Amino acid sequence: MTEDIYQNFPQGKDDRHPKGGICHRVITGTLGLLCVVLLTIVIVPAMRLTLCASERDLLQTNLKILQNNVSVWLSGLERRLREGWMLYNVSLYYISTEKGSWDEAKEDCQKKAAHLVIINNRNEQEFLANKQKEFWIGLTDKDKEGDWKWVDGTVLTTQFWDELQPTNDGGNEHCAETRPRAYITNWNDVPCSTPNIWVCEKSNTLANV
Ligand SMILES: [Ca+2]
Ligand SMILES: [Ca+2]
Ligand SMILES: [Ca+2]
Repeated sequence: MTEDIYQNFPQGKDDRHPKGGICHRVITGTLGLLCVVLLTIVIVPAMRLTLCASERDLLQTNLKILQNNVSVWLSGLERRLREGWMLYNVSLYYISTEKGSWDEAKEDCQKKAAHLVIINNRNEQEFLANKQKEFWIGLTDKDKEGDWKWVDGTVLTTQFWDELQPTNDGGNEHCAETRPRAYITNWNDVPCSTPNIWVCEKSNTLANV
């Protein structure tokens, strides 16, 4: 006779391994915990690595663009310096070798993708005054007597007129030039048709070199 060892247990479909048993819950809980651990130590770092890789690629692309721009800018700057342009602060300057009227000077600068020099501050004035030359600057009162404006249309604020200037002699002095002086205030107004050399200016940027 075989003894039914389960005879004292309640009879059911599978009463030896009840669904809600402790074992089942422990296994399920452990598996859940393992999933969380796996997610934490494997998947999240992997996602971070993917993000880092894409950020690294973007940085490398931007770095290449930057290196290329610097290279283009440097070669352009070298070419301008060979052509006779001078670099000072944020601008390039070109002193013409020929003479012409103020309008001819303005036109020549435009052909060079530049403009007749606009003197924005004392440092720039000192730099130009040290050249000790008589040349056109981009300042005129042609449109309205006494209303001096730069070639870009901005109103004159910081001024470096020579003593007693501007005089508007003969009612015909509407363009400004520099004079060779030992001091910084060296501007003078003269007739715009006066033959003079001139100074062109352009920004020392990638777009301009
Ligand atoms: Ca300037
Ligand atoms: Ca005038
Ligand atoms: Ca004058």
